[in-house]
Amino acid sequence: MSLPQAPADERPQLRIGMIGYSFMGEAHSQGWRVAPKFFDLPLNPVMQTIVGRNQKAVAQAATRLGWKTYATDWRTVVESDEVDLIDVCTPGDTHAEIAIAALRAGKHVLCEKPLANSVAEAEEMAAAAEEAAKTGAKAMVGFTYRRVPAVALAREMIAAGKIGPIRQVRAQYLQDWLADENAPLAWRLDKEKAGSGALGDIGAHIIDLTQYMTGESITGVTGMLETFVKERPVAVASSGLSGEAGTERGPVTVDDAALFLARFSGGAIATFEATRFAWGRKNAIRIEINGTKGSIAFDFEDMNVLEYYDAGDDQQTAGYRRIIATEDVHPYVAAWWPPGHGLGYEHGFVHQAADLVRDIAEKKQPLPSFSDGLAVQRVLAAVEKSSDAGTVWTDVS
Ligand code: SOE
Repeated sequence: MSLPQAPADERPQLRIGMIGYSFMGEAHSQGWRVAPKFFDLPLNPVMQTIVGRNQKAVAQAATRLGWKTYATDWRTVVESDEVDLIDVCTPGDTHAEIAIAALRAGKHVLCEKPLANSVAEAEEMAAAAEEAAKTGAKAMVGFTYRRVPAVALAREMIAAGKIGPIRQVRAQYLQDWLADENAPLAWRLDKEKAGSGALGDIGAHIIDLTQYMTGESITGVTGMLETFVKERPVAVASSGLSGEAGTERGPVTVDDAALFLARFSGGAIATFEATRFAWGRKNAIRIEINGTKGSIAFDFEDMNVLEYYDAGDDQQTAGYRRIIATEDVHPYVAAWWPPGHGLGYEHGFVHQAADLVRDIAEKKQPLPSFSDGLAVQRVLAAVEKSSDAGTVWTDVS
């Protein structure tokens, strides 16, 4: 007897064509795959086509990431009637060409950050977006960290006047994946491809974040860039952020670290630091904002937390409050897990499924086994028995 079929998703579709399939392509695929499962969206994103130049690799990526079809030339997808939105996940040197073509073909566009490799390109892209908007096409940049609940909460609190007018902003984006001088020369170290180094790759995030959180814009800067390691082994295969090192060496043509001072439109002064050389800091996006009435502080390495200091508190007991931004009153959280379960909670379930599938395939006993479950059960029973007996010592049988 066959069981009833689940009803078809009746929502109108938004068919996606994604260009690129490495780190960002994988991250965006996860976004498209999961968003309609958790959020009550009026359109259903459909993972229609993924594009990459290497036919074998893109075909494998399509299967692995869950795309219906694949292609090797982005132009065919930009022109396709089967796609409504183009998601640009390629290195910066191709953003402008792809995004502008897509907008001109009437597609919506999501483009990874930084938008472009130069202001001239970004201006062309912004003009194309403005033109396309007249016919209803939408364009957006992928500054994803804005959508971390604690960050969005900070913006809401600042807009509500919780810390008063802003005096100082302190922003750091610290990573260490290039601190080893033999880490390979990946495309992010090539000015032609990436536009700039730490400045555009991660500095762009803290520029966007601080402007977003404060609701103000940066009006002027004074900056300092440094390239510590001028030459590196060329990457032979891409994996993770930087790939595998070969024997040939090549020049690093971008900055390794970027520091700058800035002034915001509301008068606040700011310090910014972006580096991929801060040993021990893995993805530390640290933002501290001081206003006339208090401060807020955020660090992505503790991403579910926003710290808030209220200068109006009784000074004897005043201190930073650790707001765990995992309640359904916090931005985005209601669509996810029950209160307190935090972002990242789901990954344990993904790991569980992955381990179980592997163990089944390898004919191994998955853990924890039913015997492990039974052992827990015996402890539970002993606790009950002990309690019933007036809290007497009870051996676990
Ligand atoms: C590498 O520095 C990188 O992957 C950036 O390119 C991303 O934008 C950032 O989110 C994480 O680090």
